[in-house]
Amino acid sequence: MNETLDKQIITDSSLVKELNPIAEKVKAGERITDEEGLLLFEKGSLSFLGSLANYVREKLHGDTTYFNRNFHIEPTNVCVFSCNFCSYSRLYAHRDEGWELSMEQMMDMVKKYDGKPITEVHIVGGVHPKMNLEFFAELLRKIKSHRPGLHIKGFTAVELDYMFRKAKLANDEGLKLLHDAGLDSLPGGGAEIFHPEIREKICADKVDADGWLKIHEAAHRLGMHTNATMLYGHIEKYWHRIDHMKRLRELQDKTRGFNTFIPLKFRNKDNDMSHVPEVSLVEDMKMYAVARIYLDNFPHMKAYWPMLGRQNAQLSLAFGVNDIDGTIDDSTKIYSMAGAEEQNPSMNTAQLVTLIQQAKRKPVERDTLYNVIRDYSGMDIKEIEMNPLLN
Ligand code: V47
Ligand code: SF4
Repeated sequence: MNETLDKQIITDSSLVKELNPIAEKVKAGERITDEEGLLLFEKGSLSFLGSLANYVREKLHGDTTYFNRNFHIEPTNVCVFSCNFCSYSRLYAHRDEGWELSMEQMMDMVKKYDGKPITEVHIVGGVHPKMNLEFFAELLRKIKSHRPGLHIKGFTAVELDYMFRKAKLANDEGLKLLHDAGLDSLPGGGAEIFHPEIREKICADKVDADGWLKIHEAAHRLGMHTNATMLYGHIEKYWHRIDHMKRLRELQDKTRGFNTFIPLKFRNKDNDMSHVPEVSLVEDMKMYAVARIYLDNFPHMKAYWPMLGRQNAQLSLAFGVNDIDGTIDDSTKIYSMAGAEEQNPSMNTAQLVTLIQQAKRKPVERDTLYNVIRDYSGMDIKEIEMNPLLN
């Protein structure tokens, strides 16, 4: 199989001469430089990038494509910050237009899944001035005491930075407190674009790049795994994307604590950046491919299907992606409010398996930390649909 791929890379008609050495490097398992990453964005054809990213993906994971069974809790969309790309948040003064879930309402959401084979809850929301560290520690304790086996992936570095500063705790103290209360890992949100030239224009008032990275580093030191995102396709240039990934690659060299990189496509409905056009599907696929090639120390690359749409997520499996997130169960509003095609994102196991099989990949259910729960290859879709333990 690798021989065929080799040929494909070398004889691809769109291959520009100066890109050949990059392909050779990648095939030799060598790391590419920032300049080479930039060249890929600027000059790489879709077919060239796809072949190379797919080579890396198959070397790491073969055809395996992961998904999980999860749901989200978004405690509030009231937020002290005003990110210009955000379609979701409401300022505290306008909180009557938003939502603020009580502890009881959030526990009811968890209890709704009693007896259902869900493995992860993803908790992320606005930064509410009155929902503090103790409130969330109590929520974590309550969830764990109700369902000890449920993995809690919660709170972006933006939410954590605010909570810890208010509680006058250092990052490691705050994280230890939440970890002891039941927090298992951190999602990758809040990273946006690290470079100050862009960050100051799109989300000036929240934690900066160093603050975001320090929180993830502290989490890694405590033995927690985390994800990383990048909000792309707005006013940033390619080199800002490389700068962003460079900072992540450097931290990963130090800690090895990141699991997954998730590029998030900017959606422009109903926000202060609505005048900025959204990028094309070709740009999306290039983004995944270059990320897969550049971030050689990240084990996984995720296409978050509620944001990208189902068919585009299928396509991304040929551009370096090996994970499409989970069932979601219509429990998040961040992307639907920003104009994503998926207005009520929800897929059952049979639908996720079908999606992956249609792309001729191997569907594997994972837990949050990529332990295999079940390999669905060869399983009949009808059998999955009929089995209550699998849906
Ligand atoms: O940080 C907000 C993004 C993120 C828009 O770790 C937008 O598994 C596009 O962190 N257009 C939060 N993106 C979501 C997040 C996440 C999502 C899925 C999986 C994981 C994971 C983490 O949502 C924010 C921001 O970058 N976002 N508004 C918008 N208009
Ligand atoms: Fe608040 Fe997050 Fe929206 Fe920024 S992206 S305004 S931090 S909810």
